[in-house]
Amino acid sequence: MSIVIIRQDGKVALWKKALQEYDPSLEVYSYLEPHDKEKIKVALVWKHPEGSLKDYPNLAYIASNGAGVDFIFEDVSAPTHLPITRVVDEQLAIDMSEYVLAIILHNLKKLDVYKVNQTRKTWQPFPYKRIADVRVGILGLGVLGSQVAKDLENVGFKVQGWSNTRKDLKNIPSYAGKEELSAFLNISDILVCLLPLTKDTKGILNKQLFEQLPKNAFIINVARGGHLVDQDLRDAINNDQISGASLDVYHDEPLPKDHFFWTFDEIMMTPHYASVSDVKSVVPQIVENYKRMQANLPLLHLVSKNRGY
Ligand code: NDP
Ligand code: OXD
Repeated sequence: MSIVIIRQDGKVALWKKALQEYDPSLEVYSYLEPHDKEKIKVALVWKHPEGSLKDYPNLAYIASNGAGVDFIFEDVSAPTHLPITRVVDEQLAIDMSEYVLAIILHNLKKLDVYKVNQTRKTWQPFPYKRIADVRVGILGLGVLGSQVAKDLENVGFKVQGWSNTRKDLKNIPSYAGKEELSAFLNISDILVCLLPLTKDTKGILNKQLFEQLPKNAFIINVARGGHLVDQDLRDAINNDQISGASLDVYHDEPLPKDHFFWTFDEIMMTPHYASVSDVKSVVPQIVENYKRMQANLPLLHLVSKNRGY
């Protein structure tokens, strides 16, 4: 029995070493080194090359090496009839929360404008916004979204969340389902997207959604590029419906050099780094699931095939 790690971002060796240090009895292979495909029981994957999962005849389950699993469902040749697990990790949620807070404060205090003005030697103070006056809406109140919501509420923002099912979080009004989306959007000065990418959420950040936000709302997309209709964001900024956006995720990553985001003043970009699976923190749950599989116990953090997340 063994594990294969399939990811193309140069981090296979890091994960392999960490898994074997944590449990020296594990047999772990990079998908690029010689290995007996018949012996592989688990594929630990992150944006694997399309088609690379289909040749393992004895896989017991697929483990996403991240919180999202959209890239697994997008590979039509992947054996998605098998169980799929994902990362659910406290550190990942904390990192996401710190990132979103940093972006929001940066925006409220117009720090990017001052940075540009510094390069021009321009001395020009602007009015600023206060935390207590800002309403933040979180699309997706799951593991990450609820951490972000609680932390933002703790520092004084008015926070509300939207999800499939209603939540019970202290001081955080919960809106559920399509019928309540509009009411939620109407009171979100800053909108943070932390939804999984599924057939229901693809393209959700579009013209129609932007029009339901308060004028000059600000968008933060830290979920997936596929949630956003890029042209609709450009139009909404150009017609002052949306004041700007901070994006961490894109349809194509790395973002192609000729994409308009790169040179659009009102869009701030980071390279899909809002919250990155921490090896030390995540390895124990990967090993725990492997042992559970060997012992015929239920796996942790299973993805629902019906819901797609
Ligand atoms: P969860 O599955 O824990 O949470 C998803 C939330 O979205 C749930 O609250 C769920 O509702 C809600 N939801 C899903 N579909 C719908 C829908 N159609 N309508 C309304 N609500 C919906 O996911 P995580 O919080 O762990 O992660 C969220 C996403 O963040 C990941 O899928 C990934 O794409 C992204 N991510 C980005 C990172 C980055 O660095 N940029 C890092 C890590 C993750 P309910 O609770 O009712 O089921
Ligand atoms: C994830 C991510 O899904 O990093 O974990 O985006």
